[in-house]
Amino acid sequence: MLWLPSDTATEPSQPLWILTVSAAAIFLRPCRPFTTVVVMGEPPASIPDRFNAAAFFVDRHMVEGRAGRPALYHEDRVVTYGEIFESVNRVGNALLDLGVQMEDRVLLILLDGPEFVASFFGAMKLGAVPVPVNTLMRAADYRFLLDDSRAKVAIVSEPLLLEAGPALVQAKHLKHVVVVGEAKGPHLRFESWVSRTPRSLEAADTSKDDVAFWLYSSGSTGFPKAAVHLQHDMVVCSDTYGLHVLGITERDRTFSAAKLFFAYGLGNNMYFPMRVGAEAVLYSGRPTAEAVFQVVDRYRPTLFFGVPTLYASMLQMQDAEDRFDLSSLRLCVSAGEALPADVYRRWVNRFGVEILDGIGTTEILHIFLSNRPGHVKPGSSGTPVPGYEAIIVDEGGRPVPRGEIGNLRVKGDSTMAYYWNRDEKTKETLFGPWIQTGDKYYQDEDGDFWYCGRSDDMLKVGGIWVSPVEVENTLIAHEAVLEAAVVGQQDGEKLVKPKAYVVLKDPKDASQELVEELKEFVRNRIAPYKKPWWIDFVPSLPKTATGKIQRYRLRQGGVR
Ligand code: 3UK
Repeated sequence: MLWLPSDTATEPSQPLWILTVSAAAIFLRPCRPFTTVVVMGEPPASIPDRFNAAAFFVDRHMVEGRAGRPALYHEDRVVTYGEIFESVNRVGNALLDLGVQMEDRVLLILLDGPEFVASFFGAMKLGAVPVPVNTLMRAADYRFLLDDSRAKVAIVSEPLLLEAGPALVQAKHLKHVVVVGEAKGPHLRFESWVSRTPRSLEAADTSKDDVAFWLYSSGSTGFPKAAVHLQHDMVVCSDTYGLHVLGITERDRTFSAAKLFFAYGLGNNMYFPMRVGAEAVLYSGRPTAEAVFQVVDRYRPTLFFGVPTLYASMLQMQDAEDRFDLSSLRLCVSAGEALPADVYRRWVNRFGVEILDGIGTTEILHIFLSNRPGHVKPGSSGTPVPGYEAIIVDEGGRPVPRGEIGNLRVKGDSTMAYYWNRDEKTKETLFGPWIQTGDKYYQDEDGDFWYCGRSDDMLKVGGIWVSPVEVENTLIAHEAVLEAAVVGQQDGEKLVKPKAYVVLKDPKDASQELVEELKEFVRNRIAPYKKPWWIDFVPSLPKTATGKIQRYRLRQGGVR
């Protein structure tokens, strides 16, 4: 049984409906009302105590008459809301067959596609916890994620088996692997796995505060941390940013270049459109400028979501407006790192559609500070999204005077409950209902927020975290390298890329060939996007008395 909301204001006494899904039929009967009032400027909807997010984002469309409506476009396939409903139930039943229970984790190593949506909500519907993870990682990373999450089942896209394969064999708690594509050996093939199971499934009786899903976030040192999100979090993001800032309706069609495994993509291209019965274009390839223009031209989305690096590379294409039709777009969104004012202006001049820059985090789930349609202040992150409060505080947690730089703290109902198994990190990050994001900000006289950098050394490169420590440790593993320090440096577009300062064991080895060799070394050992864009050979690195590298001095160019 599940609670159903109404999109329009209802009299409190008016009955709403409980949906009972049985193998044979869907029955409707009156129940206690749950009202989601969608009025601009209103705080987020109140969510009933018993609440299952899969029932809300998937089953509700059956009762609201959208079974035959398109929900997803993927390659040449169109998937309706009715088909999503059925595939979610089939995955849920198939997971039950494998012995998956409430609160068990299910790791998703999946490319964007209908199977992602079915697996995510299928696990959630039975109260299990889907954990989508970055598909650009290496075997050692997957091994950590499998062991840290103690996932019993992993659902993996076939092309990703190449990297994830060894980790799946070694993982301590993993019992089953399901492959989307061709499966070998003991692995189950997704298509046959779900084809044998019933088409109906009752949603687990979860509360709005039950764990719903996890998302991993990287730090400057150590392993990634899982942000634990609750059943109500996706509703809060949809009803704040989705409805109030984007004004998304069922007439929209979304396309996100950021993949579904990122918190950013998950909202953009899955639960925002599924909140209102809109359509999403899923693209599983690499989001190069050319590919993204082609997808927009072919599928004609109304809302496009990218990262600054992508907007900058799309602007590099001289004849884009002659080759591609972008007239379907009513709004573009940028997040992940700050959008330079110049990129914004050039985009608006050429393509005539605004880019709304907004900041979100994995821990808060989606965007909480944003520019607004028709009110963009280029270079700024805008103002708090309705439903969120933001303050800037000093090191002691006291608010700083307007105009001064400090630490950003945010309050809102979509913030994670805690980091899984990371008590110290949780306590450093959460302050009652407030969360410290790790970003330095100031607020101008109009109340707009301006990003000033991170309080740790982490870099955002193309919207994805890069830890300088990880790149340094990789460089040090090269036989010619004695020491290395990595910092962010702006490229010609004012976007940050990793720069490495390297001390060689033998300074005479310094050459352009070695620069290229070291870049390749990092590309192959960790991940291509972590490669340093520039490498300077230096005689020594600036250090503190205790031997810690002073990256801030390198950022200021203080290398001798
Ligand atoms: C940085 C920004 C300046 C900032 C995200 C939209 O990026 C997202 O989540 P992550 O956990 O990273 C969070 C950190 O990234 N950042 C993000 N957006 C901006 N800095 N201007 C911006 N517009 O350091 C922040 O702390 O990967 C983005 C929606 C959901 C998200 N999770």
